[in-house]
Amino acid sequence: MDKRTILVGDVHGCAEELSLLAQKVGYKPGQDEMILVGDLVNRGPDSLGAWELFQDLKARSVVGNHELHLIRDAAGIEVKKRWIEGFKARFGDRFAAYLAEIRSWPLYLEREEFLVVHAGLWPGKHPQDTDPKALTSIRTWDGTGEDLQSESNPPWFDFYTGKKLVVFGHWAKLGGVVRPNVVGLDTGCVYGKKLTALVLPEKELVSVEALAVHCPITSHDWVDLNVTKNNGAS
Ligand SMILES: [Mn+2]
Repeated sequence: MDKRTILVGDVHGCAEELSLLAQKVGYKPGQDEMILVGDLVNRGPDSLGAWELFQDLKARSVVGNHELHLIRDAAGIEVKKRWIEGFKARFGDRFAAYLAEIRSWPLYLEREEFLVVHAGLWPGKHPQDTDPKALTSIRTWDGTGEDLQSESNPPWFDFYTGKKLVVFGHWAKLGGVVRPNVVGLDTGCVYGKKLTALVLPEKELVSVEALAVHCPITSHDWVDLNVTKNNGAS
């Protein structure tokens, strides 16, 4: 069988669902390739388990806003919201290895057949010329880039006219996006919906149902991240 690429939406600590999805698509580590769109941990029930499984699966990932936040926090950049203590508590003596791992992840991954990025593309710019925070958080386009979030503006992908397939996550409220040149894979598993994979070259979408509503849905991506609230929900 030819090598397949399994692109997976936002896991957010839903380790069991990731395991079930890998089984459902018949993923073979070493033969197939698995690439996540970022946001592997946080919010869900088992962040450490998700990271351990990620390693067992020999998967790769691009940086999500949750990883970027931790990287910047660890570097002393994001001083307002410190996640480090919560991560250290959860990851224990594996924290340093986890941090080193996510620091090695790219902000986007471009192949001949597709480009993977956590949130989306800044209209008219290649991701190499785009601010990391925008790549990991953009939802909509206001014409100037001042406001990348307001849902009164059209989604960024309305402005994407390239032929290369862009695969992204981050925007669970959309419940997935399927267009000829854009696929959104965040189908809100952590919010009790689904975890979804895009299998290439078949271009087949495969989902597993969430095993629970792990986290109440919120439109405020940065607000519900209190590390002390409960296990894994940071
Ligand atoms: Mn995200």
